[in-house]
Amino acid sequence: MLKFYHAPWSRSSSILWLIEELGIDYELVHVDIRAEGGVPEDYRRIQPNKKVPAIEYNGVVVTERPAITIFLADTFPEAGLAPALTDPDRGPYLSMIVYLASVLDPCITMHAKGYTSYESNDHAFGLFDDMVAYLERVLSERPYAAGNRFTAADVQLASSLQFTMNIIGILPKKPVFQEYLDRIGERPAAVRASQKDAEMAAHVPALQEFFAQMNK
Ligand SMILES: N[C@@H](CCC(=O)N[C@@H](CS)C(=O)NCC(=O)O)C(=O)O
Repeated sequence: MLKFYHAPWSRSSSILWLIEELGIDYELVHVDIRAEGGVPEDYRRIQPNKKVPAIEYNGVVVTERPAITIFLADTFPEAGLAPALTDPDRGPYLSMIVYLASVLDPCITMHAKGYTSYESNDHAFGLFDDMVAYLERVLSERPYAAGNRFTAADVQLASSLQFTMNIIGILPKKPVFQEYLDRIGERPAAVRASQKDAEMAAHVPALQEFFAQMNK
């Protein structure tokens, strides 16, 4: 059975959504990344930086969201979430999955920290504005991340847009982004994942403290 190392309300929540889309059995292992004293050292044998997500399947460990996304969608092809190797959508599909982790994610993090004045060539992830313009262009040209149908790349793209634009407010609110999120809509798997996340979050001591402070 698939083992899924997860912490609620984190980058691994997008993988929880993907696993729910696949409709497979899995064992969820909660890694409390917010625990006092940090994540136990022995988790490093699964994830070298003690981060989530990670998965273990048939004795094989896979880490990093793009690798996990590609691995799972290919391993469970009956869900129809991965374009075949010969499908022309395969290139845009792979590119988008990797782009989100290697370009969007660091651009957003740097922007949030106020690190905005650098040249494109200074960093492999390039400029924030170029990233925004690229995603705007892609979503003006096609309805989904890789073409005309929903794929595993959309789980990553929709999760990233929702979090960075509507939750932390770093990505500019472009109409094309919101139209895309509306097009994806409330997929049953996404609703299930978000309910599971909320139930888990309710038992995380650091999050309980956070909400207690907020409600004061
Ligand atoms: N490059 C990793 C990053 C994952 C990541 O940043 N996870 C965060 C949660 S959002 C984490 O586990 N942080 C715990 C820590 O660094 O101790 C991926 O994309 O899979």
